[in-house]
Amino acid sequence: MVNFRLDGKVALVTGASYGIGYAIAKAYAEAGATIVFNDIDEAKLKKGLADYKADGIEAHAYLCDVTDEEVVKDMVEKIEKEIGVIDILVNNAGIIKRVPMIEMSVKDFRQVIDIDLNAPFIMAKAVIPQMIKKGHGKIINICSMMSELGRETVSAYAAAKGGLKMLTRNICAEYGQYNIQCNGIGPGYIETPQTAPLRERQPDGSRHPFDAFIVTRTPAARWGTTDDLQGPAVFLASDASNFVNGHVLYVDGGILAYIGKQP
Ligand code: NAP
Ligand code: GCO
Repeated sequence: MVNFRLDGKVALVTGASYGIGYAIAKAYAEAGATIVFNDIDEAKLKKGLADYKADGIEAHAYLCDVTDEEVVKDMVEKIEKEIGVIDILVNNAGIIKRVPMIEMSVKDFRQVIDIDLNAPFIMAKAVIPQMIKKGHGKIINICSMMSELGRETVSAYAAAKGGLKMLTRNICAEYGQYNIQCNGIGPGYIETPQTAPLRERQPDGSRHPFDAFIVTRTPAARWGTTDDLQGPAVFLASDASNFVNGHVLYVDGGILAYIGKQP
């Protein structure tokens, strides 16, 4: 029988106090995993812990900036001592800055690259040695449609997410021999705080132009919800995907397959 369960597994989901990370962690808990998550902000970490508890999940929370290699190594060592070796890592923490490229500061560009690309490298580097010793591991990088497409104002984000797609493939290439599967999930446009500015009602009460654009551009004719990502995330974390490696699974309602409706 195909095994989609995660019983006995320790799953670390970064930046999972809310949003996509929270939904993925919740689905992993329902599939039997022990949930560990981090956040950079203590208040949000505590609120997230309370929310997991309210959902019946005894999660483990760690304050950690995923861009800080020493803090990450310390967090992973603490998790291994206090909870167990990490079987599943979801590199979910991420930011976006929407600025026309030639107006974007180098500092802002570097911050997006640091969190969205350098941090997944730091996190994977910290957990792979123990995965090799344990004889298995799952790494899931939260990529984006911007791993494939560009659009105005998201140059740093697209560069980072494009790089994250190739980091995913390279981890597959280097560590597949140790029964480590590294795949990506490429969400489409999902209703979370990160995309809230793109869905804000206009002063006259009308929909945000981008909101209407995405709905017409998506064959599913709707924004995604974090629930839409739960099944694909469980699949990629389970034994059901042990021969899937280096793949980015797009969960986008069909946007990437669609040229768009003739005006
Ligand atoms: P979100 O609502 O903005 O949540 C991002 C999370 O990452 C927050 O918990 C945030 O913590 C955390 N984080 C940011 N920087 C961090 C750092 N340096 N160290 C630790 N945690 C950090 O984003 P989301 O929409 O759930 O997106 C989650 C992931 O999916 C991101 O990688 C995003 O790029 C990707 N994605 C989103 C969409 C979408 O449409 N929403 C589509 C494709 C891909 P704080 O709140 O404390 O800052
Ligand atoms: C944007 C959005 C997108 C989504 C997502 C799409 O400004 O275009 O934030 O980047 O977050 O990455 O897959």
